[in-house]
Amino acid sequence: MEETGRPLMSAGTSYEALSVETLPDRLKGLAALAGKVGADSGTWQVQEVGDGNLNLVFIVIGPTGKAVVKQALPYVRLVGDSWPLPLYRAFYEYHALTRQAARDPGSVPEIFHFDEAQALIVMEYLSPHVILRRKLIAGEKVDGLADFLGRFCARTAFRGSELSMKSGDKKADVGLFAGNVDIPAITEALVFTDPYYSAEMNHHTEGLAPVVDRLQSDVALKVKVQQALQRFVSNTETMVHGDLHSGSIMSTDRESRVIDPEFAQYGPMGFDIGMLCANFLMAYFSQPAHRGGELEAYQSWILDVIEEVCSTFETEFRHLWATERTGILYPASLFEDQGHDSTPACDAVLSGIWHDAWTVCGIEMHRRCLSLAHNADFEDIADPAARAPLEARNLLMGAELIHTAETLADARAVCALAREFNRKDVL
Ligand code: SR1
Ligand code: MG
Repeated sequence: MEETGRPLMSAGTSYEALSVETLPDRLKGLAALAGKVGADSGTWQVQEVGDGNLNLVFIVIGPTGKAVVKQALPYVRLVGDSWPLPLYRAFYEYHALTRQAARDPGSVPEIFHFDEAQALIVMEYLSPHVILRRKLIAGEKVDGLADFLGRFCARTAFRGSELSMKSGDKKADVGLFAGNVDIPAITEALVFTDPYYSAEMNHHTEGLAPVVDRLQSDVALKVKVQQALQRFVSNTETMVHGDLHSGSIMSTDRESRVIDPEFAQYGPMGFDIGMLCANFLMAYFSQPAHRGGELEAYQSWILDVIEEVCSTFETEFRHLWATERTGILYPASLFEDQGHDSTPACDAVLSGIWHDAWTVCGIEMHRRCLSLAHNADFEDIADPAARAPLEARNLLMGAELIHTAETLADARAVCALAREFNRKDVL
């Protein structure tokens, strides 16, 4: 380890990116992989299926099973080797997955092997799961989705904080994840900063310029976004997934898992649920270009999911507050043991979480249309003339959320706002 606590990925290690051709020979000695797919690497079929912005993802199919091999590249895949990116992100992804598995059992893929030098994780192949974003674009519903996601966000938020953890353990973990510098820096720039000025990598759909100008000249908005960034970089409340969008969730029609936590860091408890809700709202606003007759019903289902994710989060968080409050924060010795109800304290903590969540939600709605790494919900709309008005609704609702985050009643109010913006002809 370096002094920073960051894992050492230095000269002397022999990192080499895998390819479909080299994988069987290079990984044939790996018992964890051979145990899953079969020992004879000559029979393995390998496909590279990575469609994200950063990594290689291989599916290895053998006579006895399938497994996923995920390997970090030393640069941003989306951009190329002109943007180097440390391999150590695989180390944080591995540690984040183990913590998420402990804090919400069954919520993430099982890990079979981690190789730090090769920045490589061998993990469970999820089948017949597909990326949730693709299902939302295709108009498919997922049973139990909101319950699963609301519980995941509440459990990881609560159990990764000093509400639950021993203070020393929490500080040690904050120290460990503090080494993940370059990956959160992407979020600090692409999510919180670039959308609000003409950053080099920004691009937006033709026709959106009046809306973009309006957002970028709104000083009060920029102040609120910078305040949110300040909380994101300096508030280490819990270990956040850090990139919890619908491309980081895989679902069947009744079962879901969260994947891809390489952006994990200790940050505000409202961050993940805010980003998640933004991605459902973008799915909602993009639907008119993807659906025919079932448009209204499907859009309503998406809003129901948002409301239920948030109500499940609240219920689960309050349940954990009542049953697992074992950390230094709001101890029973100060409340229940004195005959004092701690509900007002829980209300206050939740109120802070929702303030952060709705602000992050608005910011994520902005960045996916304005800076690098747009999302397929809008990008798959081939005709810019059809895309721009839908993105404009999304952008203006994002601004409204950021401005009103502190006073928004609840997710129902947010969904009412979405219905209102969905009727607006903004352009
Ligand atoms: C350069 S990375 C761009 C985006 O891809 C990741 O999935 C994160 O969302 C990041 O912001
Ligand atoms: Mg990702």
